[in-house]
Amino acid sequence: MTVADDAPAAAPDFVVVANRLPVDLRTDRRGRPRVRRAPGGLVTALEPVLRGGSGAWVGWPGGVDTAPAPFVDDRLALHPVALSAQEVEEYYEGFANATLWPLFHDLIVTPRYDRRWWHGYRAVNRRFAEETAAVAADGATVWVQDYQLLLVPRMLRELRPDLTIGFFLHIPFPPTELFLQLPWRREIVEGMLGADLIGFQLAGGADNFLALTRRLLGHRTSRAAVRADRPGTVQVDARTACVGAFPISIDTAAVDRSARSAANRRRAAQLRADLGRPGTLLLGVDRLDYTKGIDLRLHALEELIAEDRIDPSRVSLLQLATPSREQVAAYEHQRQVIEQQVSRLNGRYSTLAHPLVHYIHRPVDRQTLTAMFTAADVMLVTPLRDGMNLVAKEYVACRTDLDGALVLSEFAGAAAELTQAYQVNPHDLESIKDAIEAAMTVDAHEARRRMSALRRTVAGADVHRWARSFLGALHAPPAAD
Ligand code: ADQ
Repeated sequence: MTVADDAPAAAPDFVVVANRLPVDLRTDRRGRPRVRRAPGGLVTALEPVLRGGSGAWVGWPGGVDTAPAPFVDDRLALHPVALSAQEVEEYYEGFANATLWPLFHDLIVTPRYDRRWWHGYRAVNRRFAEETAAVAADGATVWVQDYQLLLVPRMLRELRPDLTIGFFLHIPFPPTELFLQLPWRREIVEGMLGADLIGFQLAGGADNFLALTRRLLGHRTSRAAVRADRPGTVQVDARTACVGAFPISIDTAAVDRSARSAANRRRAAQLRADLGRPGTLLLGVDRLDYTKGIDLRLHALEELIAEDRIDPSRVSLLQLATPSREQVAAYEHQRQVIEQQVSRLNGRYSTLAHPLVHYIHRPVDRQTLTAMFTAADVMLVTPLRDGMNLVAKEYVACRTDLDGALVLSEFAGAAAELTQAYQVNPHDLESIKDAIEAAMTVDAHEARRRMSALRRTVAGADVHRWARSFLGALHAPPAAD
């Protein structure tokens, strides 16, 4: 569609606010801006709510200095927030991805505390809040997403006290001792507390947040630890904010359906043939991020081969690493590390007929990804820290024949639910090596037993349930302690 071809009708009674709009912005051959809906997990989850009444989405369309006017696409009103080059640098690459991201992922790299970035972050959060305040209907529900927008709930409440405001953090929330490093810690926590419900992936993150509000702000909180079915509360002046755990998931039925299709079966078989029919196909699918532990699994593979526990002529590793945050220095460094490891492994062990590691540094489409999940014998998910990790759940949802094995880091949120995976401590290389070896040599009966259990878990808790349970809790009155 072309931009701005019809204006939003009634003011929306449900508004999602996220760093990115669910669109790709492109220019056509005549230089006119074009948008294409880019459905991700969040859009799919919220589709029924967004379409049920009148829905809107506020977010950055990507790019610099260019944002189309608000427009309606398939009954969803999209409200672009434009960012200048300087704002992208300070708010997005700087404060969000070089301060908050490493701080919230347990300091895997050292966060940088830069006042200029902080000012940029605050200014952009204000712009998001103002845009949202301008579009939401009287008494609307607003759902703010993730670490890029931690200040928005409070800013929005000050502008529009009539709104019901939810906030969900997709990444881990760190323990108090780490969080307290942040020079702007009070503003950040007060910003989040502007929401009526603050949601985390795991109960541990919710408990960290409650402990922090007590220690830093002296707020009264519920005493009991948060459980999935029992949110905690924080007393913020006369208001009670709820704090809960809502583990995100995938559209399990849709993934299962596309994995079962005959076309996908053909693609998966073709993929194995193209790879030279390896005895075992290992797979890694990640954004190229230092939290994901891509380097750790390559290291584990190298040692397993050196110790003669894996025969390199019978194994292939297919590693996708989508380019991500390439302007941030730590990402460039991680890329160099990984690419050196891949070259070393291939230099040492590949033959002309059989490359050991297939490394793809670009995004691939959903169809291809589904075929890869279907074709792989062992899925490697080894992050040092991850809020949830949807790749682990997508792999399980694709194993409709109950085969395949999942190696999963204990430090991924998904490990709390996917207890039948081969779980590893990613800080312990021997544990990764042992798990890969066990997953490669498991007998068919045991593999099916584990995969059946994993599939029951992923089938029972999909992304629709996640959205329903968050929005249900947002509209439920806080329970007494
Ligand atoms: P991410 O850190 O991006 O998400 P993840 O949950 O694994 O991590 O989601 C990545 C998504 O991108 C998956 O749907 C995956 O299939 C897709 N993807 C990855 N590599 C790809 C490639 N090369 N080509 C195409 N698609 C690719 C953040 C948090 C997570 C949390 C999610 C959702 O860091 O912990 O699970 O949000 O809350």
